[in-house]
Amino acid sequence: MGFYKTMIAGAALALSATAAHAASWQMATPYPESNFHTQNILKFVKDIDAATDGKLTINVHAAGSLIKHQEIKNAVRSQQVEIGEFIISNLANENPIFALDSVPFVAVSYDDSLKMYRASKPALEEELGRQNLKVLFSVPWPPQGLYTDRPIEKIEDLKGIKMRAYSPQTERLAQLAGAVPTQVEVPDLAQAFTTGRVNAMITSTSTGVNTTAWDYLTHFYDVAAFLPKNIVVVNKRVFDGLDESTQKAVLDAAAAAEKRGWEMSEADHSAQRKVLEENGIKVGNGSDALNASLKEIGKKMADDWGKEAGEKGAEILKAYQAQ
Ligand code: PCA
Repeated sequence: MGFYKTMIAGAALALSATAAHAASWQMATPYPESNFHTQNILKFVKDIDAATDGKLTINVHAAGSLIKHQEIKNAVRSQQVEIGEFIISNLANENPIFALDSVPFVAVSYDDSLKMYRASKPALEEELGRQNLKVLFSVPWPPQGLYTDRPIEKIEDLKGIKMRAYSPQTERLAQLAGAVPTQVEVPDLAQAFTTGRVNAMITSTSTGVNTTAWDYLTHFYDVAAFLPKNIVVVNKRVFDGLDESTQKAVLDAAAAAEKRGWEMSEADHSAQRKVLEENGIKVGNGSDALNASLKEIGKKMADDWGKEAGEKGAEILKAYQAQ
């Protein structure tokens, strides 16, 4: 081989070596770009880009634009996308561990939610690990409250109301409150309200603002029933295929994202509560009668969860209470 040919071959080899190590992942998330979860994810992606000198880039497809929320977990499993985010309670019918953070009134503060997360993390990792998914981080939504298009004084006022649900627990809660639940994902909320398919919902101040709740609804009762968590998972085989320093960059960025996300969630709750008020939503904590009835529903759901989750569930609750 002549000198120039060797040079060219050498350069091509160097190029392909870089190409082999550079990776580009697709990431599917269900919520809009304006949401704090997505903003946190965009920062996570930026941190990885910086730490790896662009060797690992992640393209975020928000608002269910690439994969619909219900499909995201399986899309990561089957490596249709490398990484994705979903709400844990979406999987509640698979295993009770996925329902725990959405049992009303078990953990209603950020402190208690963090304790619950710590107690349940090994089981979450184990169950998702079985499905070829590696947990990167998990961040809670602000406390879940009740939005309606009319004043609600007592639980009976919810009778027959069409209530939007996003998980088996929110569906059950609506049923036990005498309402009629309908499953609607966030990107479809505006249409569901406009067409009258629903006239109430249980969600956070964040999602209320992201979906301009004041266009359809009049009241927000900040009953703080539970703090459901999102989780970000990566396909295990894809992660294992990264070199050690890239793996470390991902894990470091994930740890930072988890810490930042919990802080963002809490700050978002109070900021967005004000935005709801500024836009004319009547914000309050709900009457004593309403709260008492909701707590009764929570008690029933907690009992049901305990039965379903059996010994393993009892152990997790014990670990939660012991902190
Ligand atoms: N927003 C998401 C999940 C919980 C929340 O606060 C939703 O409404 O679907």
